[in-house]
Amino acid sequence: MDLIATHELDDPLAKAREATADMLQARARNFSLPQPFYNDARLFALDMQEIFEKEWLFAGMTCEIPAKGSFMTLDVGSNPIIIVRGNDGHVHAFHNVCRHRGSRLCVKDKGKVAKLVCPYHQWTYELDGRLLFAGSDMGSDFDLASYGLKPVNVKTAGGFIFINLSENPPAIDDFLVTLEHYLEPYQMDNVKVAVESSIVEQANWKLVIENNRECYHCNGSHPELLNSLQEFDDTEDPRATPAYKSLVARKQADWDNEQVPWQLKRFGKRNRLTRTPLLDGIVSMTMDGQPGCKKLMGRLTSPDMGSLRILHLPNSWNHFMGDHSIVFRVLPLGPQQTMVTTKWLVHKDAVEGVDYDPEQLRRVWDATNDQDRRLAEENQRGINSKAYQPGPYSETYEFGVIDFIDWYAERLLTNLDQDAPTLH
Ligand code: 3BY
Ligand code: FES
Ligand code: FE
Repeated sequence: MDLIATHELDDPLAKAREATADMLQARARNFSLPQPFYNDARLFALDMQEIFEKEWLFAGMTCEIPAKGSFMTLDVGSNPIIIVRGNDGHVHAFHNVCRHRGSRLCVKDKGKVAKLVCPYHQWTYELDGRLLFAGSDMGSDFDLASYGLKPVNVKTAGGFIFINLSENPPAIDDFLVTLEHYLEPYQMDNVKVAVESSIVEQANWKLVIENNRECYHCNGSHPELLNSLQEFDDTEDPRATPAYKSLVARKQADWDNEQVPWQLKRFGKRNRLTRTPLLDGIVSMTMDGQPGCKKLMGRLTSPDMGSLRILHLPNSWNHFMGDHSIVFRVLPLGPQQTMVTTKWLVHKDAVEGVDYDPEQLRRVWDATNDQDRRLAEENQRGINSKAYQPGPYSETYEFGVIDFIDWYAERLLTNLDQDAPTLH
């Protein structure tokens, strides 16, 4: 056949790639990014291709797909993904795209199936992605084996599911080993989602992450959260008071007795884990600071575990307490639109209405998420002005934002440097 192969079409983003690399190389470090990074459609397309299709992403929790055939779906930009527990008990991930004519295969957010059956013409796939059945008239030489679902890289650790849409994912196992170790006390096989929420913010995804990486804004915006949260989580932080340091010393001795890890660990700027005390006398991120669930998580015997904070760039932050945990997932929807999904986890044997009230459990972070949504949306509106110019981050209050932007700039430059993707 003499057709022009689609990969010979020009890369419509070629100019944007060069301009983006130039802007990153010229950027003032410790300053917010130039306007197009937050509102331009081409920059958004590059973020999706170079960050969200190449880096490891937090997708969900293993407890959400507990049984063989349990599945969940999510969209990474224009890529629908299905994550399913196979007959072998392992977690598999696939492009949620039928190999017949490309229909989306699973349309529900979550469910349980024996086989994956396409709603269009009922092509039927095994839970491991093999095509089992393709109607009766595909011809006698039709080779089922050539039409399996396209796999997506997937790794699990400590109950977290990470996916990677590239063919050469970056290394992540050192972080996953530590994550598994830090989550061991929570026995993540014995966990369930008590309640979840998804909100859409009219802001670029980087504004959502930037907002999360600092507590400079907490005093002005988060009365509910500040009933429990310390605004810093490291005794080396210049803001750490003698009172904080002595509280940390006391709690670390308790945590050692309970044999739970607390040391601050970093894996580049992508991952950060640390256990930090909540305010003195407070054990959970609830309105009154007392446990939101009577049954503690995992093997823990005290609710007073502070908060194990886990950061995973580009799209997740998390708080693990003694009585419940909260996991956050960020998925970009458009240049100025982002979905934030929050899940509150409790022991799987905790009984709703007896051990916990989902409405109580979710109150602090529902309020906090809504406050952060407004902040990110106002940030976006100001950035869209012709008056916007990059402004300085505080090294004391906003080091987390600096680290995020450094990570982002480094990954984007590295990934842009590889050959431009061919269109298939
Ligand atoms: O608690 C959080 O997840 C983040 C960290 C600092 C401020 N912010 C509310
Ligand atoms: Fe899936 Fe036809 S598109 S069976
Ligand atoms: Fe906030």
